[in-house]
Amino acid sequence: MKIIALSILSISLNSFAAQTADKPLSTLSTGDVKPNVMFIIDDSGSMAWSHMPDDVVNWPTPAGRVDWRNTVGYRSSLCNGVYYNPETNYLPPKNPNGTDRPNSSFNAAWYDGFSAGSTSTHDLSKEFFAYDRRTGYVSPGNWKPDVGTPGEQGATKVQAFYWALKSGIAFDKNNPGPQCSEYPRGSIDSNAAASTNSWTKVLIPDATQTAAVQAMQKTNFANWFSYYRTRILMMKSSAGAAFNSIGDRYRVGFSSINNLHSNNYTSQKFLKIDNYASTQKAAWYAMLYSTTPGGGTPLKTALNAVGRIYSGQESKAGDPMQYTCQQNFTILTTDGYWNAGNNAGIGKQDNASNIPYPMKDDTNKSETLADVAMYYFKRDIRPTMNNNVPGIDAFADGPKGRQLMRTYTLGLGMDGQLKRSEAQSSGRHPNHHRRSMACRSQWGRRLFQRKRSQCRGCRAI
Ligand SMILES: [Ca+2]
Ligand SMILES: [Ca+2]
Repeated sequence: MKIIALSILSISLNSFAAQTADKPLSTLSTGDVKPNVMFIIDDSGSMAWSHMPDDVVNWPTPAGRVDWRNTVGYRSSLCNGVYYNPETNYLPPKNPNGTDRPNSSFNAAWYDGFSAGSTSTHDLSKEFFAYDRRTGYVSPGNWKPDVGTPGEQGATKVQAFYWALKSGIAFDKNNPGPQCSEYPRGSIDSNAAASTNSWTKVLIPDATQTAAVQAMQKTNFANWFSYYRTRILMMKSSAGAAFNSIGDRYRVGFSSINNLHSNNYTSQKFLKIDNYASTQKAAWYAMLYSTTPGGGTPLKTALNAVGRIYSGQESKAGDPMQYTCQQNFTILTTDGYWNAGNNAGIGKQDNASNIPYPMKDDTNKSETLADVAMYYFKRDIRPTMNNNVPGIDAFADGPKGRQLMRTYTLGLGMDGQLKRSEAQSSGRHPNHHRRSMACRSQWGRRLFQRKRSQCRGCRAI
């Protein structure tokens, strides 16, 4: 996740740099037009979970599916994308001024490394747990094993550990179910050494290593526990790192999907886009690091709200556009598909014959997230402003140089329909990859999994 976040922001910032470099140098000193960037965080309830994707647990319940909370699966990063990965160096998060937050302590690791004033800590030499009531998608009828007291979050507490594949055993990533469903004799959570057909349990610290290595292992595990153990912790740490190196050459704002959905533009819940100098940066980090998961996933209405803000149609949120040639970007983060807020009123926006693949929606579904993004991309969102935005070509019915919103998305744990791995593994023709991606890019059909003859419509691409 961290790598993805950093790389996507890097792409965005590189494009900013390329655009500003096109302008005459004489205008850069005082009249530089800064790009607007609105960051939207997914603050839905599932962001509190310590597993990814959702299928790691038995929800929703497919027939015959094993709940990996009771097996090795929840406790290995190969099966659970959020779990501790010994190959990852878990850096402490950034402060807005560029300094690092303190490392977490193995013997007193914060339950939530971002919770100001929290005294809730755990001695990971004996009080570690893979998940608890809050992080394991636990509802009253779904909780297992429920062996602790509510004050201890209901989890079995043991020495820190992870499961590693035995030497010579390969992980079948295309069919992870059998291996991730393995479990040892006795309890999955115990301090005893244990193994299964594929896996060996590795304790932290590893007593066979030198003292120096053990110290590094403990710090790395403690940092993961306090700063990366759940989806929201991981998002805070990675977004905080990605937005640390940019400064007041940009104008940056902060919002969350549920507050945008509710039109909650109070100063505690919404940060207007402004120069990303020290004051704005401090406010941005304070809001990011204090985000609390809860509620649904109204992605479409959230993105629509930011589109309306850029269009000058949300008076309570202010108007971030200062110049007719200003560029507008939105970075939307999410851990899943929308499940609320299906009333954006956008309709069908991405089926016209002059919209190319992969943006074109052959199924012509109405009011998808892509329709919302396309609505604010293809049209002139400020009809009263002259169309002089540099680098904006005519597109669909939109004129060259029009004001628009560009949308970037950061998805946690979603496969979607554009799986590069599947597209690459299924053919030999040198152009097969491009063709198959084009087939799959016809939203909603999953043509790639059907007969190739059904894909003839995009053979010519
Ligand atoms: Ca559509
Ligand atoms: Ca215009």
